[in-house]
Amino acid sequence: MEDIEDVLRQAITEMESGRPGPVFVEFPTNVLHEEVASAGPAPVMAPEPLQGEETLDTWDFDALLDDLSKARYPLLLIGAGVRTAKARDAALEFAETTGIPFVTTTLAKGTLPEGHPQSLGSCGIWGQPAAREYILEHTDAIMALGTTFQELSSYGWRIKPDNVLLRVDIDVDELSRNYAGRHRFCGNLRPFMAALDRAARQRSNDFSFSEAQERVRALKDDVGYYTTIPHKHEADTESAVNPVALVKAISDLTPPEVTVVSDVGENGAWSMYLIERSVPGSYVINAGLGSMGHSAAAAVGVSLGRPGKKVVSICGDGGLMMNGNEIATAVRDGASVLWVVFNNGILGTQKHYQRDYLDGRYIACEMPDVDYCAYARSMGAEAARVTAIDDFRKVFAQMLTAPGNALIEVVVDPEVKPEPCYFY
Ligand SMILES: Cc1ncc(C[n+]2csc(CCOP(=O)(O)OP(=O)(O)O)c2C)c(N)n1
Ligand SMILES: [Mg+2]
Repeated sequence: MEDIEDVLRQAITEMESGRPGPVFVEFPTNVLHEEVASAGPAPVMAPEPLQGEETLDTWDFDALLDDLSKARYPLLLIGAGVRTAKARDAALEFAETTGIPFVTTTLAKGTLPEGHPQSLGSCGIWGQPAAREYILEHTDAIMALGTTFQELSSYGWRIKPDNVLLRVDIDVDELSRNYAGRHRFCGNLRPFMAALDRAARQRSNDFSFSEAQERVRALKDDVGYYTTIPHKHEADTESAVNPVALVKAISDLTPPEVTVVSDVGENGAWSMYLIERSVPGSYVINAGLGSMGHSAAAAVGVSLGRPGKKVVSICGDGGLMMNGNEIATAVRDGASVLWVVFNNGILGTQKHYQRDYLDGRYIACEMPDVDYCAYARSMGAEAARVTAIDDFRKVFAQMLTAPGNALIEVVVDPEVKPEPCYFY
């Protein structure tokens, strides 16, 4: 009992400092039946300095910049830590001082503007084809900021370890995980990037990387970039919308400040790949655990955290069936979510895998025939069903600006799967 206060203080400190995020505290049942004296409004403990934290005064920026000046095709790899540390402006300034091309991980999508000439968009298994080509075929120096190099964004760990020039992370345990990095700094990214930019400005003649920028431009022209990526099949069938055209329409019609929350499954794959973003925090996906239904529920939380702002949730029919009951929470608590349900009638990821790799031996991949509009209306949301892309564009634009919660059920062609697919 006497530990409770300390444990809770520690939990709150960990939740808010260092590498912020959820903390799990478990109480045994007998403790829950006891009473503790109120601890009062005692201040939360000051954050402990992270083990291994280094100081900027002694860090050898010139050694890093010497190595960087020898690179031909360098790359800034922007992880979600850049957003958390509010280091976005400092990172962008450094990119512009040196001319280095940049990509974000899927989790950091939008942290730097994807419309920038030096941007290769987001990378990874569901990243831009141009980013993939640049990273796997050309890059000789990756400066990795606030990223864990998890499987999704490092192409199943196919990046060459020798090419990782720098790693910066607030968490000392992450610094050498997966790739060690020739130079390393443990600490806050924002002052680090500001100091790195100052050091680079002192010797700006060493950097232009025009060949690298030319390569980025050519790659984007050759294979397309977001909405200009060509696909073999983009037309609607008679009674269903083509999912590629659908995601491109969402990318086109969603204003930069509206957050898009994506689910997993094929709908998620397309959205990671085809939705272009330019504002930090404007794209949310559960890319680590990849739990279906996350977007249906998380969109409600994002909306309640940003009162008055519309949030778009992209979800499969399978994903909606996992957490669709959160529509009731959204209505009750006054959220403002627009759910776009890709109704292809199947667990697309599974069915297409079984079709293309397991000789069409189908098992447990069909969805029941649910009336998603009636389901949403029963919880107090507006709803519409569309079977053609032009109708979707009209309804989506209308519902984006209307107050309250709404769902669009889009009947999606069940034959089309995401391509290119770097996964299998
Ligand atoms: C909770 C959970 N269960 C199972 C999976 C494995 N899984 C990944 S995608 C997927 C199918 C998704 O179907 P749907 O939501 O309809 O999306 P679609 O692929 O059809 O666009 C499954 C079962 C998962 N990621 N999360
Ligand atoms: Mg589906």
